[in-house]
Amino acid sequence: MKKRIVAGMLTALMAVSMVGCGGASSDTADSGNAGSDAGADAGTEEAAADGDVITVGFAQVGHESDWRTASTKSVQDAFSADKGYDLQFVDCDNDSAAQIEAVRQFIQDDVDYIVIDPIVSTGWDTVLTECEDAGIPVIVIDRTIDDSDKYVSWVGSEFMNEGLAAGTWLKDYAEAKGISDLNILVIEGSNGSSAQIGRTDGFKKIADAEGWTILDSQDGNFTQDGGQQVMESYCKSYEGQFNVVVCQNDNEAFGAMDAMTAAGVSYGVDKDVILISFDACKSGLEFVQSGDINADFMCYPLQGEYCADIVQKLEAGETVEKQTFMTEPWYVAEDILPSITYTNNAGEEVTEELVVVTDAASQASY
Ligand code: GYE
Repeated sequence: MKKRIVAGMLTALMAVSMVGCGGASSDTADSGNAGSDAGADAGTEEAAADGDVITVGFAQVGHESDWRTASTKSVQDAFSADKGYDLQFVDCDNDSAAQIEAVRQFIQDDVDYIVIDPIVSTGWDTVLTECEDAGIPVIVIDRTIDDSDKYVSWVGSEFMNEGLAAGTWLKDYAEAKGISDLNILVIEGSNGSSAQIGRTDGFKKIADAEGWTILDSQDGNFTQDGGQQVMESYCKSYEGQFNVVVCQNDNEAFGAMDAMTAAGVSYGVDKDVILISFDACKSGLEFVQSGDINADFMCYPLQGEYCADIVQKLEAGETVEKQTFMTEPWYVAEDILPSITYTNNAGEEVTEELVVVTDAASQASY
């Protein structure tokens, strides 16, 4: 369908309100999506019926993690041919320059909509201006773009809150276990991504307030190999000096576990090292359930239907939200803290339940 929304109209379509959006509680992930499913299906059936195909270009980060695999599948399912879409998918393999090029190619190909999961959070204004000039609405998913607002809508997670929650959990957990001295190693996600920036800053805020020692913080690139390599080097440089490892995603944690096992360091419940992770993918939660990972802060990747819903609203000339946040549970291995209370990035004091992982919870995850 070549129904074009010109640049001026784009601005008018941008809504400024921020909404909390149900997206991913432990066993309601599917029902959280149900509303979007219905909305997207109704509109696309109509599009398919009059023979119009909506072309969507998607510039995906890469294929570095279980999270990413689930994200890709979610977008491919939401923009499938039988729903009336032609999806042009580009795996940018974590290369920012290639991602900008992919967006420029979508402009040349005259797609109807562009979806971007930005590898890094800056450097976007020029190419987004080009999209705007071409009258192609841009939808951003997952990671944020922080130096331009020339996109119609963003849907994703509040990474700073994930980091704040991880730090607060560690504070309360150490207190409950009577551990007073915390010596922490961090394996960060890909440098410059908003996921890495938010998780790092949120955790550091609590660490600074508590006076914890962060011995080191290095980039593991959100991959299992990266996590393993950084942890191998940590085990040599900080032998016997650390009792907490924070991995900014599950795949890094899997690599770090292998490296610690090889170095004779134990991790998990009541072991040498408290292990914290983010994402809460299925394999991650299985390790929480077995007590190898102490806590895992969920990041919800199934944003495809939200995205399709935004496209359908734009097709119908409706206003869309500028920002939609996923809601995500925090998972733990032990039943010793029912909840944590912290001040979130919006300055509100929130109390969030901690979910002890069961078979049902791990199997319901992505
Ligand atoms: O945590 C990690 C992935 O951007 C939130 O990217 C996403 C992160 C996710 O590779 O596993």
